[in-house]
Amino acid sequence: MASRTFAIIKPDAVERSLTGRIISWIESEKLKVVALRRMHMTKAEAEGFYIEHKERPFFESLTGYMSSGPCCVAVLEGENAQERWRDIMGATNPNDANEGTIRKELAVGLEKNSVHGSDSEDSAKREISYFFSELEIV
Ligand code: IDP
Ligand code: MG
Repeated sequence: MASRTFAIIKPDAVERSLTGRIISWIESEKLKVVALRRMHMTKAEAEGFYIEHKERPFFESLTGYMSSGPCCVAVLEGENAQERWRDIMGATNPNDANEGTIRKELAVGLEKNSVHGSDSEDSAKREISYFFSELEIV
């Protein structure tokens, strides 16, 4: 059954004009982009999004980076979308990511790792509704 997940093309990728390439990559993997918006997150919006990492040592740096420039937020739909999008992205640290994954091919480093994907079905629901209303998902 088709399901949805949440994705971000992070500021490092948008800045390097990789938006189109990443969207093509998603579509070539038979995931549909059912919502898409370019935005520039405030620090507070980034903190709310990454609230689960509030106590982590990298929280300040991460939320500073995520609010440092425009990103693209998206909802992806397809068979097993949440797990598949994580597989297509690759491991958090691009040095550990498999060949042929987005992070292996495009990421700058552990923090500037180009893309975000929800880590569970529950996170996907929360993250989608943090950025999009149901009416914007088509
Ligand atoms: P994920 O994006 O693969 O789900 P998380 O552990 O949820 O990885 O971390 C969220 C984001 O925080 C990562 O994508 C990366 O940008 C950043 N990050 C994770 N761990 C570190 C770290 O140890 N140092 C700096 N940044 C980190
Ligand atoms: Mg995560």
